[in-house]
Amino acid sequence: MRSRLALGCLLAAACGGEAFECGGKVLGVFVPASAVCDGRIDCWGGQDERQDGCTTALSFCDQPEPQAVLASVVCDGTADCDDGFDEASCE
Ligand SMILES: [Ca+2]
Ligand SMILES: [Ca+2]
Repeated sequence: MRSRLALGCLLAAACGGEAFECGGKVLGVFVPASAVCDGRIDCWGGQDERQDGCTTALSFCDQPEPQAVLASVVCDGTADCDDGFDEASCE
């Protein structure tokens, strides 16, 4: 199944309570603080799963702006990267 990002709340105030800013080139995208280290990619670049204490295994698509996917979806037969990079080097 192709996974798409939930873009979170866009504005910190819309998250209600604590918000985490994804950062990267796409500025101003926030996700609820509860999305950090929850094992799901909420930020485009996976910043929410790359914080101290996270154990989520990530892989990255070959894009100008790194797009994160879960390591578990690499070579699963479905293109999860927009460019299909996660399936490009599978046997
Ligand atoms: Ca997350
Ligand atoms: Ca895949």
